[in-house]
Formats: sequence, structure tokens, C-alpha cells
Amino acid sequence: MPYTDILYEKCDGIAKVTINRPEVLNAFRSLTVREMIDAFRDAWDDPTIGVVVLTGAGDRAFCTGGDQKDRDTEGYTGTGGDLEEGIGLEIETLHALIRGIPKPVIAAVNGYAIGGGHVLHVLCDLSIASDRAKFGQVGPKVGSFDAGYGTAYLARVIGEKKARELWFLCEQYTAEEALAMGLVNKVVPHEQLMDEVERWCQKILDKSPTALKFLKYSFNADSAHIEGITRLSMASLAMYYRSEEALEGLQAFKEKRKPDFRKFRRRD
Ligand code: S0N
Repeated sequence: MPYTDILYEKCDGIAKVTINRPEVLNAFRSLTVREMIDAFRDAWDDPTIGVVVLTGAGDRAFCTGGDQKDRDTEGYTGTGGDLEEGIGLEIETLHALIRGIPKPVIAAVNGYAIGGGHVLHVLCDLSIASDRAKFGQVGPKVGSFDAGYGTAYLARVIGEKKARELWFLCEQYTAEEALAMGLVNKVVPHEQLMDEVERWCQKILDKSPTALKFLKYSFNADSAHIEGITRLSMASLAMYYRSEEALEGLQAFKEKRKPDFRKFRRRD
């Protein structure tokens, strides 16, 4: 499959998926997600591949989540986004693949990991960050949320208090702060990121693939119920996107202004 929105390379046991939309800080649209799904399925099927690396093109961003310029009251509507139900992105399938692929997935976080992009790195088995990387969730600022893996699994990784802080305050955290809260495995100088990731890949490639597969399944088993929460979350997100409140967040982002959510506060 020729790709438009991603780069996909395979070399010496390593499959590398690069989100290639630097003009929007590697935000993903429907087509991007479909291409990532295709690449992850290929890496799953290919017996020569032992580890997958996920990263973003350019110097500024890993991924900044859903492309807000491709979103309207029906959800995400960009190229390839003709899903009849849901938010217009096959994001649940992508999340399930990153978790399910029986090989370690390493996020090489080369810049902003924000919103749905932050969720992607959280779902990867390991995260190695450039010292320039920035982390955060922005959903409540832009009229969106991921109340599945984005909340429940994040809380497993960094604890309930920090996870709630990330979502309720929508602030950005440095790579060092991310390391301190257990959100990433290692921070390295920006220029050394891909060399360090390569070293981690080689160490993994030397190990028993079957042992790694069963270990990954075993780690996943304890949080497997979150898949059900994710379904609820995406279904409610599709309904929320149709609300005036969500639209205010979206419009404010597009108009580069502060959203006015105060008028939406209700008794329930
Ligand atoms: C990343 C931020 C903080 C960077 O700010 P900075 O450095 O000031 O750069 P900008 O000038 O803002 O950005 C450069 C250009 O890139 C565009 N751009 C950046 N991010 C996006 C994006 N996500 N969609 C579309 N365009 C984007 C800018 O507009 C700018 O373009 P020009 O030069 O033309 O003005 C800052 O950019 C920022 O805050 N970005 C928005 C991030 C965002 O809103 N992400 C989506 C967040 N959504 C959620 O959290 C929802 C939950 C979720 O996880 C999810 C679940 C399922 C499905 C989808 C999502 C999802 O992510 O929406």
C-alpha cells in the first residue's frame, strides 16, 4: 500500500512507523490512522520483525492528536473518513493493534506528544524521549476527550492523581517531568534519540521473541477490561462532538482564541 501520511520502513528486524504530517505537528486524520493500522498489521504479520518504533517526522512533534482542521460536528471527516458511526477515526483499532501486536513497540518521542498523540505514546510498551519533548492532554481545552485508554490506562502508568491533573489542567510537561512521573523510560539529548532507540531495539532483538510475546500478553491481561471502557468512551465522544459545547472548543482552536466554556456549566 503506498502511503501518503506516514513513512514505513523495515530494516534488520525493526519496523519504523513515522507519522509524516509535520505541517500540522503530525496531527492525524482518518487516512493517517488507516495507514498506521495497515503498517502495524504488516509488522505483526512479518516474521522478520521483532520490534516496532513509532515516531513523528520533523523536529517539533511526535504527534498532536486528531487533526482539528478535519473535524466538524460529526467528528473527523478528512480524506478516507467515511465511517458511518463513531468519531470518523478508526482509533480504537489502532489502539488495539499497538497493544495487541506480539512484539514490543517503542515510542521515540521527538517533540510534542499532545492529546491523542500523547495517548499513542502512553499505549506503546516503552517511551524514549528527546530532552525537547513536551507531554500533555488538551481535550477539555478543545472540546474533546479520550476516556478509555487515555484516562484509565494512563492512571495505571502514572497514578490517579497525576492522570487527573494531566486531563483537568491541560498543561504541558517537560521530558524530565515526564521521567519523574514514570511516563517515559528514558530521556536523551535530542540529537541522540534515534541512536538510543536503535540500541534499545538491538537489545530487544537479542531476546527470545516467544518470551517477549507472552510477557506482553501477560502485562496486557491486567488492563484488558479497559477495551470496554474505550468503546463507551468513543461512543460518548461521538455524541459530545455534536454538542455546542464541543464545538466551542473546536472553533476556539481554529480561531486561535481562548474558549468560553463557562456558559455550559449545568446542575447535572
Ligand atoms: C501542540 C501545540 C501546543 C503546539 O503549539 P505551538 O508550538 O504554538 O504551535 P502551533 O502554531 O499551535 O502549531 C503549528 C501548526 O500546527 C497546527 N496544529 C497543531 N496541532 C494540530 C492539530 N491537532 N490539528 C490541527 N492542526 C494542528 C497549528 O494549527 C498550526 O498551524 P497554522 O500554522 O496553520 O496555524 C498546539 O498546536 C496545540 O495545542 N495543538 C492542538 C492539539 C489538539 O487539539 N489535539 C487534539 C486533542 N484531542 C484530544 O485530546 C482528544 C482526545 C483524544 O485523545 C482523541 C481520541 C480519539 C480520537 C482523537 C483524539 C484526538 O486527539 O482528538
